[in-house]
Amino acid sequence: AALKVSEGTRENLWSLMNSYQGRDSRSIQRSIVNHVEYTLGLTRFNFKDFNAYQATSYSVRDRLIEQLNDSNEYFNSQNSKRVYYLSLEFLLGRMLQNSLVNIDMEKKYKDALTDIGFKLEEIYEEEVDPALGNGGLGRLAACFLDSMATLDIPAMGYGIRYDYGIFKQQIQDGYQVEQPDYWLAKGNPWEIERPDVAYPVRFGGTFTKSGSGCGVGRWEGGEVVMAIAYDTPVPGFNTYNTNRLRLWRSRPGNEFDLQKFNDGQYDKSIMERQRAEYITSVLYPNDSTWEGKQLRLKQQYFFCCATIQDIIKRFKLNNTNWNDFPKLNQIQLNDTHPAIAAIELLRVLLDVERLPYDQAWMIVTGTFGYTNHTVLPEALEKWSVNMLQSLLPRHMDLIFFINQIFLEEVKRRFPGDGRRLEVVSMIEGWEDKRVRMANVAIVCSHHVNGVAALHTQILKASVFKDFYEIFPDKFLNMTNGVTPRRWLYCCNPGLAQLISDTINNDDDWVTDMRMVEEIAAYADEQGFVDKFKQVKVDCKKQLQHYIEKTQGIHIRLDAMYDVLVKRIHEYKRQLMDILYIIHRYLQILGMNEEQRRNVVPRVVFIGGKAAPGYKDAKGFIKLINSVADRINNDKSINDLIKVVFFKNYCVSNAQIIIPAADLSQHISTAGTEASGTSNMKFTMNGALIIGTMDGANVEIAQEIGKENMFVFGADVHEVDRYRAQTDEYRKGRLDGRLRNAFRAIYEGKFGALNDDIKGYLNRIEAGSDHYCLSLDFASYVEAQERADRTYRDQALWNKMAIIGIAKSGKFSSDRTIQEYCAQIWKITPKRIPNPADKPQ
Ligand code: F58
Repeated sequence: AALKVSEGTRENLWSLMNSYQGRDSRSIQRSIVNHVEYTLGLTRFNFKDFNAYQATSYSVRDRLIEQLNDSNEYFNSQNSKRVYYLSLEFLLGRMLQNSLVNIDMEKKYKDALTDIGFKLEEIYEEEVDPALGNGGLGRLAACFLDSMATLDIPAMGYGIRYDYGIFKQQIQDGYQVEQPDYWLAKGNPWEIERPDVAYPVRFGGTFTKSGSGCGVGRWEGGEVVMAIAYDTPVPGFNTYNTNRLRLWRSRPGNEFDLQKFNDGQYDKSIMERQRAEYITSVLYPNDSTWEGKQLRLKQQYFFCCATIQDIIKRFKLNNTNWNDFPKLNQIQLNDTHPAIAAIELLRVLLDVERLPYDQAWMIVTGTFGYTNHTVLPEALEKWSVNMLQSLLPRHMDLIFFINQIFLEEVKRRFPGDGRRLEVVSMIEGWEDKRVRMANVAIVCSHHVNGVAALHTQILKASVFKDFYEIFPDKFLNMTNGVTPRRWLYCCNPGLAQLISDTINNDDDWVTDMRMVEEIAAYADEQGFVDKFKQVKVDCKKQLQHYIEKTQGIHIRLDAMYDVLVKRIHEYKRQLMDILYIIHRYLQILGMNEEQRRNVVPRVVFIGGKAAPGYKDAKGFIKLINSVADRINNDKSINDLIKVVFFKNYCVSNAQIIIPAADLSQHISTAGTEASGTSNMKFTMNGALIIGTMDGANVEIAQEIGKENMFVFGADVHEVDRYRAQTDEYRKGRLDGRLRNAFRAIYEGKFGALNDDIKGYLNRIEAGSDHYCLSLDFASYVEAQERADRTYRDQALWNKMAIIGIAKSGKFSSDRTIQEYCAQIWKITPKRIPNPADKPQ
C-alpha cells in the first residue's frame, strides 16, 4: 500500500516523522531521554553510561531506520538494479561512532550528551564489538558495505546472525584460552527484528524427478526450519542513502511433529524443534583451513536459501520477465561459502518457476560473481557428495547435471585433454567423492576475481589455470581496499584533522582518498611534520594507556612501536618475527654500554587469534609469551626491547593499535597472502611497512615507492625454486642466526618448552621449511636493521610515513567498489533525494 499513497497523504506521513528530524541539541536530548524511559524502561533521573550508550544508539537508529526505509522505498519505486553481497561473515566492529560520523552528527551528539552529563568517548567504549567474522574476509565485507552505501549503490548485505561471534581470546600461563562471545547478552540496539520477514528452509527428505535432462524435481519431507530476518541499517557517509544488512536467524519450523506429540513424546518433539536454533548458533572460528562439518554446510544453505527467496520476492514486486533478473540483480559470493546460492537459484527457477533449463542457466550465470580469497589448497572447500546428497538431494543432482554439460563442452573444446577434465570437474575422487565448490562457483559465475594483482596472477597461472584457459574473460583483479571512514577518520581524528586543515578542503577527501596525495608536498615542511609527529605521539599515548589498563604492562613512549597483528598462521610467519626478537635480544646481551646506546628501543606487539584446533599456531602464541616473559623481566637490557602479546585482537582494539604503530609487519611467504588489508590501514595511518613482495604489499610498494618501505625476502619464483629443493639442500643452508635462536630456545632460556613447538623447530632444522623461514631470515634481519637506521633519522622516517599516507589513496574500498560496479556488476550510483532538502 505504501507505494500507492496519494501525494497529500504522503506529505502528511512525511511530517509525522519530524520528531526525528531535529538536529538541534534539544531534539537529540529529547530523543535519547525518551529511549531511556520508553525503550529501556528506566528513569531519566538516574541511568548509567551503558544505558546512555543504549539510548543514544536507539536515537541514532531511529534516524537510520527512517533513511533506510526512504532509500528502500525509493529504489523500489524506481525498480532499481541491486547488488547483493553474500557473506558468511561480516566483521562490523562497533557501530555508534561510525554511524554518527556517516550521518554527520558526531559533534552534535557529543555536545548534546555533554550537556546532560555524559562523555561521548566514554559511551563509545560501552558498545560490544560485534565480531561475526574471522579476519580479513569478514572485515572486507564490512568495509564494502560502508563503501556501497557511501557511493549510493542500491545494495544489501546478506549473512547469518550468529549468537556467538568469534571467541574472545584470553591468555593463561602463556596459552590461548577461548571464551565464548555471547555478544547479544545485553541486547543489540542496532538490529531490527523482522518476524514478518521469514522463510522456510528444507533439509534432507526425498526428491523425485520427472522429465528428461535436469527434469523437474519435487523435493519433500525432511526437516523444515524458518529463517527470520534481522536488519541492521548501513548509512553512507555524506549521503542520505542507507543500505540494509540482513542477517538470518534460525527458528523452529511451523510444522509440529503431531505423531510424536500424540505418542506422548512431547518433550522429544520440543527438543527436536530446538535443534533448529543451533544452525545459527556459532561462527566457525577457522580462518584458513576448511572443515567438512555438517552444521557448517547447513549454515551455508540455510542463509542462501532464505536470501534467494528474499531476492526473488523483491524482484517480483515490480517484474514479471525473468530475463530481466540478471539485469536487475547482481549477487556477489564472498568466497565459495555462499556458492550453494547459485544452485539454489537454479533449483527455484527450474522446479518452482518451471523455466526451461537453458533460460534458467542463463539467468544464473548472468547473476553471480565469485571472489576468491585464498590460494592455500587446504582452504578450498570440498563437500562430501554423500553429505550433500543426504542434506540437499536436488542440489547434488543439479551439480552432477551442470558438471556433465560443462565437461562435455570442455571435451569439445580441448579434445583428448583428459587431465584438464579431471582438474576442472566439479567432482573430485572416485570412491570418496567430493564437490569442489570453487569449480562450482567458477562455472556458475560471469566473473571470478582475485583480491590483489599478484593473487589474481597466481589464480590465472596456477590455481585456476585450466579454467582461465577455458574462460579467459571471466577472470579479473579487484584489489582490496579499506574504508577511510573507520580506518582513518574515526580511529585517527588527529590525523584526519591535520589532513583536512592542510589540503584546505574540509572533509571531501573522506570520500575521495586520492585527494590526500596533496599532503606529500608537505613531507619536508617542518611545521607540518611537527604536527604529524604530535598526532603519532598522541596515538601512542592512547595505546600506552590501553596496554596499561588491559594488560597491566607499562611501555615507554620513546620507543619504536613495532606491530604484527593478524590471525596466527604458519604462512603469516609470526614465528619468524619472534625468532628475530630472540636474535635481537641475544645481540643486545652481547653488547657493551657504548654499543647499546646505539640500539633503537622497540616495543614489539604481536597479536592475533589462533584457530582453536590449530596446534602449531597455538604453540607460537605460547612461545611469544615465553619470550616476552624472559625479555620483559631482564633488567639488564634496560627496556631496549619489550614484547607485548596484544590480547584478543579485534576490530575495536585494531582501531587503537593501528594509528599508534611506527613499524608494521606484513611478512608472509611470497605467494601465500592473497591480499592483506591491514597493510593498507597501517599505511593510511602513517606506519612504515616491513614486508615481503606478497599480496597487496606489491601494489602498496608501487603506489608509495619501494624506497618508502622495508621490503625483503624471496619472491614467488624463488619460493617455488626453494620448495623444489631437497630437505638436505635446505638443511645445509640453515641460517646461522636462526640456528642460534633455536639453540637459545632448546637451552631453556625462555622457560620450559612445549614439545610441539620443539618438534616444529626441529623440522625446520632438518630442512622441512615450507614457509621459507630460513630462506628469508637473512634478508629479514637486514630489513630490520634498515628500519632501525631509518628510525634514527626521524626526519627521514616521518617523511616516508607522510608519503605513505599521501599515496595510500588507491587503497580506499571506495575505489574497489567502483571497480566492482564498473567491471562486474555494471551498476551506476543512484543518488536518492534527501527529504530534508524539500521545502517543508
Ligand atoms: C583473507 N581470507 C585473506 N579467510 O587471507 C587475506 O589475504 C585477504 O586480504 C582477505 O581475505 C580479504 O580478501 C580470510 O580472511 C577467512 O577468514 C576464511 C573464513 C572461513 C574459512 C576459510 C577462511
